Amino acid sequence: MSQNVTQKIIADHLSDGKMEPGDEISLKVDQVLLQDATGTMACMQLEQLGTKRLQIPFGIVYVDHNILALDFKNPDDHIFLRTFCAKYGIHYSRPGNGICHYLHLERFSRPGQVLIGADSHTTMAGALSMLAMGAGGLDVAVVMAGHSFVLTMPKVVGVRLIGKLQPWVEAKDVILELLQRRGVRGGLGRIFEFYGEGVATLNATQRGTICNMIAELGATTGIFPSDDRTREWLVYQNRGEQFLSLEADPDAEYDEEEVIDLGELEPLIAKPHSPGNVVAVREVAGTPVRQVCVGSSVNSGYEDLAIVGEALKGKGVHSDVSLTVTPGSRQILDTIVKTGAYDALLEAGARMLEPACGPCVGMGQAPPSGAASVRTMNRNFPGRSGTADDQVYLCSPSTAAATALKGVITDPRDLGPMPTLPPPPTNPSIDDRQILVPPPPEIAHSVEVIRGPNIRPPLSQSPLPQSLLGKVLLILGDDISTGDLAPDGAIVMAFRSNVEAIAEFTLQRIDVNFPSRAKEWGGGFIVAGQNYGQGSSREHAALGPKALGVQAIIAKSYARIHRRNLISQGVPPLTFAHEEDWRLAQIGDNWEIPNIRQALEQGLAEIKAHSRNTGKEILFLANFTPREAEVLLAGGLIACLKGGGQPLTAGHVQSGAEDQGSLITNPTPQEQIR
Ligand code: MIC
Repeated sequence: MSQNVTQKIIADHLSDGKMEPGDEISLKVDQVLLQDATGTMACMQLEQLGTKRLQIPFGIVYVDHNILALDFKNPDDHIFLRTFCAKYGIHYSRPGNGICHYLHLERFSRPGQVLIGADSHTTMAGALSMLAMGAGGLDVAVVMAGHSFVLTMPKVVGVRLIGKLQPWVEAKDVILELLQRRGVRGGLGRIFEFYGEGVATLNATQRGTICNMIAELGATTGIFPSDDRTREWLVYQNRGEQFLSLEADPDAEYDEEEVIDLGELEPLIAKPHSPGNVVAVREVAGTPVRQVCVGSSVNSGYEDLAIVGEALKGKGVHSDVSLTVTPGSRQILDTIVKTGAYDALLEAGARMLEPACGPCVGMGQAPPSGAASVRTMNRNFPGRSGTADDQVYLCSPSTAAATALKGVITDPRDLGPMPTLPPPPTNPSIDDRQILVPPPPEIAHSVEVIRGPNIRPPLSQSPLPQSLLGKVLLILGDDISTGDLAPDGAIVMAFRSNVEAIAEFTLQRIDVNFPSRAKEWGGGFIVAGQNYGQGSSREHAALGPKALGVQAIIAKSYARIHRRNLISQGVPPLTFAHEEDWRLAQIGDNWEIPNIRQALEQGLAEIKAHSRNTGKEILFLANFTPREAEVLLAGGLIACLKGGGQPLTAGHVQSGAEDQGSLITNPTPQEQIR
């Protein structure tokens, strides 16, 4: 039977289930990636699972998020991760080496493989025809312990690209176009697979921009075929032998279709406060801007930075504007230095930052209050930049460059002909010395894992009670982001290894009294609208509320990764059978969900709850697969696995995986993976 690229990779990795959209499937995983902000908790949960060493072919921790080091907490986390990686057989990328998505694309992404990452933008590896999906830290830990990754088989949307981008129009405008069409919920339960003659006009990093931000659609992932452009990238990265041709069969079918004529696109921009709030740049042109930030988690490849350098060459950044530029990796930093792009940016007045996530997650460079900040990043949820009343716009590097030059949002086509970029060196300087290769098991077993005082064990998991009883703690609207639940920024994110401490910041942007009220009332329920938990993979958005006593969430709908994080941590994500019942909730109302345990044991889809104050009955839906119900009944994934449950397809522990240390002593990391 004809297959598209997604189906080919899934069929090749399927360990359980059928490839029917909506059915639960289990996939064998080739690689995992973690970053420091999600990694410490994931590693501690791996310890709790009792696993002694990485049980899949390749894993890596990139230190790229918490690198400001306002005090001891972040550097302590780095030492913990470095020693943990050495002990458990995981590679470790040192701070300053670059951002996980860029480094993984450069050094480790491989066509045809499956990658699970504790970062929602892991999807970027889809640019190299990898099936790459974001997940919460615990789900990644479970994969590291050798279990399959379980997901609901998504629909595959075929995105046919035709034509060629016009000058000053970029890959960013392609993903903004999809966001304009579908919004931030339009990708839920879907994988976007790109095909058609326009695909060949996009290089690996352009494809990376699109796959990175596919997460903003709420999608499971995005993927490109593996073709000559893929080979070109792998050869450039000195990994040509890892090329594998992978294209959809000529008569392959898709569940849904989109067609994008690249030649018809114009520069687009997402207005505050959602990546889905997209308009043409010309609609907001003239808006005064105080800050422009280029690079960081997306759009920090060579061409992204070089176009800004060329546009500003011989001119300067507008006097009202502060411009920051963040390369994605040391390799990209080296390339902009060698081509002269770095000089052009410096001379124009850009503030050059080290290769790390930086302003994208509020790690410094907060914009002035109430002022427009134009960024090439992927998210503009309120307050994410570090400024409570921020006004963040998301656009391409070309639009950012034109805006930095003029001081107001500017369509780059107004700058005249597009400059030609200096060609990058034919051989990039590949230097993997900042990626530490773990020692073999016989040395690793004596490595001591070093823990600073802020590194605290994860929350314990206990079985779901027979019934739930508590107060409605807060009523939220649609599209609450994980950044609302577990805020971004240097101060809060430094507590990622300490759940009790980070819980004190839960929902602080919306209601500063939430943590104290939740504790005072002895826990209870959060009521929310559509797409609850959109955005990142951070499981702290589930752990924080849980630490404050939240027993269940009742929402109209959930974002994929967050729903799964709630289940893995034993907090039932229920939905309203009748969405209008959301209106019945009152803060302080006593709600009872009787016999929830029994309902889950019996696989009942509906649960009758009621308000003890008003006596009104409310019908909730418990739409869980049998595996999900088993995890919830146990109180979470760790409790379930330790209690002998098999909520995930076990038995995928590679035989001899304990010996893999022998495979990973070779100091050239790219040779160590299948
Ligand atoms: C993000 O872009 O929101 C982050 C910060 O990279 C998160 C990960 C985190 O919160 O640590 C993500 O995308 O998953």
